[in-house]
Amino acid sequence: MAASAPVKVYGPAMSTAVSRVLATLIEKDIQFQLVPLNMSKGEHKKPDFLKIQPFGQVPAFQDDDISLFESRAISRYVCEKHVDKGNKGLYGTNPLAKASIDQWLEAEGQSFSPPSSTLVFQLAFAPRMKIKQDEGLIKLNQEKLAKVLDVYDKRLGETRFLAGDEFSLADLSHLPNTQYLLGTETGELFTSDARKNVSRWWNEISTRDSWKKVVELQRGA
Ligand SMILES: N[C@@H](CCC(=O)N[C@@H](CS)C(=O)NCC(=O)O)C(=O)O
Repeated sequence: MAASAPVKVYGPAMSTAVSRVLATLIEKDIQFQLVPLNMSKGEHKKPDFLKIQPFGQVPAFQDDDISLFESRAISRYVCEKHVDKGNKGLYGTNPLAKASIDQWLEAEGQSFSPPSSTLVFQLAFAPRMKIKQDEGLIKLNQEKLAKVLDVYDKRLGETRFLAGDEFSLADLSHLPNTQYLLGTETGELFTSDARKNVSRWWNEISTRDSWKKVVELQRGA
């Protein structure tokens, strides 16, 4: 049987949503081609790109003749399609394990991502883009994020990873935003002794080979 062509991921590795998909593909040992797009030139708003990502955002994903958008949906698809490749338990192996992973993926998308994405923009991207930071917004979102991390700290005192004792898509999904925040004043929320379980968890998930490879791709970008 002929080897299938690598899947395509559109968008720069430095995008948090793109890097979520890259980490999943590397965990699952799936060959991919990164099509970086020049976002400063608005390539993600061009008609051809809008055909595969109608909101004009990255990532977009192509696997032969199918295309998908939304990083968490793409990651689930990759895991379901390639159950027997790479990290086989990444999206669980039974209905309850999957539901638990989905539960924490939802927590990431609905509770963790809103304040952490605002902070990533304000603390990591705004200075690079010479945009003035909004101190009030930073403080408000640090408070919101601290409350979410208090819940995580309790959970991670009971289980090694968010969805149980195995690393899963739920943990992986937190890597992109947290990586950016670690280099900022907000990093302390993840590393201080006040949240020892979150700190242990972050050390464990961020030193996985898959994530180290994504960080290398981001540095090379
Ligand atoms: N929920 C989407 C978010 C996608 C998203 O916000 N992408 C950002 C980069 S991380 C983007 O394309 N920003 C440019 C824009 O919105 O014009 C996903 O997870 O794929």
